[in-house]
Amino acid sequence: MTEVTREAFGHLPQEGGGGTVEKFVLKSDSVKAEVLSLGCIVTALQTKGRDGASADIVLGFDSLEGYTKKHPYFGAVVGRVANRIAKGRFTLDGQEYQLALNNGPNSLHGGARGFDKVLWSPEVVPNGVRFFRLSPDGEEGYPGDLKVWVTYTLCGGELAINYRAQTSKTTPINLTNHAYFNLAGQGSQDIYDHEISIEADSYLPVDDTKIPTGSSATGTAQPPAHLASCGGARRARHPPTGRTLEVHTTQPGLQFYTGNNLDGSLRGKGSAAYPKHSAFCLETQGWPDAVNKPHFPDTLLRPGEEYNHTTWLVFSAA
Ligand SMILES: *[C@@H]1O[C@H](CO)[C@@H](O)[C@H](O)[C@H]1NC(C)=O
Ligand SMILES: CC(=O)N[C@H]1CO[C@H](CO)[C@@H](O)[C@@H]1O
Repeated sequence: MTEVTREAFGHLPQEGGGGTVEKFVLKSDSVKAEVLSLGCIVTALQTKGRDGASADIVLGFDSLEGYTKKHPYFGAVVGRVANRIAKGRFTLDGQEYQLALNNGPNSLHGGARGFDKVLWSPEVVPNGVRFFRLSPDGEEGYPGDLKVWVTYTLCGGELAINYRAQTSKTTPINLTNHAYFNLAGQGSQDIYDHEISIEADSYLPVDDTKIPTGSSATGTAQPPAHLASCGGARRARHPPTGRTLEVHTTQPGLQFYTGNNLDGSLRGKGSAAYPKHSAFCLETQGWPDAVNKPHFPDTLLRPGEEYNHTTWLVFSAA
């Protein structure tokens, strides 16, 4: 049985539209997860090691203020389209769309004010919480009114994240959660003592601006490369504590990121500094820039269809 409680976490500044941010705490016998109604952000994830000791294994902040300033998407749901769209531009049904550019020449993670920066409407459900929001037609340049539901449910050591969406006009969509993990506990200085295994069918080489070149490759991936994982297992383990994370997903791709852009300048939970390589992300998603690569799996959602993806994070100690 999972216990779900809610409390006020803070108030958003008036200039950003204001509003109360709530925190939901999901607690099973082995895992405790904390999630905000701002950006569906996972602020804390306590899991047990071999010796039964709990540690918080995600990077984040102690208070709302940290999440309202610039930060690298700690724990947030990113959308409408996670990852980069080259030049923020695409053509659908003969019409050209220009998105907000917020990453050099490209659009990254939904644009200037993506799903990570907005308030969602929460509802407690059995074993978890569901967040809803209507992303209006034209938001950040994307077509169509998009209804989106993100549901977190916890059962024992398994945290499921389900993403659902419906649109009024054809739109690209691919949603993911951007949690930064360190299985030794957040605030640990690096992830060099972790073991990671990803059994992918192929990987996607990228150019200097981290846009896939359009080919896919097999063999050994040279960083930076986006991993396209279909069916295989993804597992991260921290041998000193035994803490293990396995990721399962209905999505066709996975991006493994090792926190290369963390630079120690942010003050995180408990005043921890987060230097380069102090965390990793396993972002399940469609393939990057799919909207401009006709031979990549399609990331379009059309009126009458339903987007419905689930990612399971399974925590254990081994
Ligand atoms: C979403 O898909 C899953 C199968 O992956 C299915 O069990 C579930 O009923 C679907 N949800 C909705 C609301 O259609
Ligand atoms: C609704 C939708 O089109 N979702 C897509 C997300 O991306 C993957 C791969 O790019 C597609 O297979 C999904 O259909």
